[in-house]
Amino acid sequence: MLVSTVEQIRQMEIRGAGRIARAAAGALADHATVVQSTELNDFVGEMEQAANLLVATRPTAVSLPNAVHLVMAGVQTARTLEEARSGIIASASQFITSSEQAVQRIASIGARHIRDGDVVMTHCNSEAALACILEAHRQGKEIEVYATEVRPRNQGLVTIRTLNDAGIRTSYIVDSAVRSFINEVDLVLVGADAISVNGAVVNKIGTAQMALAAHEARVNLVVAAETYKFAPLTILGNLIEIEERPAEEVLTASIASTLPHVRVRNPAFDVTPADYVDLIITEEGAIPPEMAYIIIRDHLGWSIEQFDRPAH
Ligand code: RUB
Repeated sequence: MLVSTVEQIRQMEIRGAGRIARAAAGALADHATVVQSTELNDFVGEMEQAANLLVATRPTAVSLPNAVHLVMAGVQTARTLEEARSGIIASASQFITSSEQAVQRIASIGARHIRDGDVVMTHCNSEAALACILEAHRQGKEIEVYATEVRPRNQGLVTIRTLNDAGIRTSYIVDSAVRSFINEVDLVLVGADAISVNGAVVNKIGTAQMALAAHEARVNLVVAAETYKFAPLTILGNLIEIEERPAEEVLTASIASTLPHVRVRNPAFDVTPADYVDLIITEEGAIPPEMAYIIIRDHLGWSIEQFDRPAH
């Protein structure tokens, strides 16, 4: 299960920041049950190796290290192997449940920001953003969605299937048509892979361009993101790494081989500055991007002071 989850995340069979985080938590719990060690230290070493393998699968979605950190939190202080094992299993299951509840809570808060008759534009395939749209529709609001194609991996296909299955009127557009349609839209609603302490939102490549178009057209941009999408280490000045994926996702190897002077750049995510973000819907409430530090400090439990204290 560990190896297959690692491979599925790497190959993007499991994708989307929330799903990746829950899959990693589940894989750690599963690994804890099958590890053969008889010594606590060996067990902890094995689990740390597994945690590192999972975290290395995709570098941008901070939900992944955040989930792994939460699941592994008790392992260093466990007194026995059984305590360590059961601690990991319990925290993984707690993380998965609270993550699912967070998405539900975001749906009910986010749905309040979608009015009857609204046209919503979304990008990529975000469980949290879609949950808000589905909840607004469930409440009987007449809504319409513009969904982008999302080159090169076409996550938009997953989005339009979900919207279609729910019976929501949807227009499917190529990524470059965003500005052409932005004036027909009341609200842009997207998810996040990571949110920095300055409120900048990292999400699927193309989000920043959509945010620019929305800003110019005075259309609000709302981000739906669980609190574990906030990146604690950005309080130390760490930057969020933007994953760059293989060239073959954009240009087949046979075409590329005929173009020796051309290189493909394929970043999977981009950064939308806080100035272009009107609101972030978390399970703790709807907040302005400027409140990111409060989430990191009060909800995730990290503060700059803990790094400033002199070592004893
Ligand atoms: C997915 C993506 C999604 C966020 C949020 O990128 O950018 O918008 O992960 O999704 P990829 P969710 O397809 O490369 O993983 O709300 O489901 O966590």
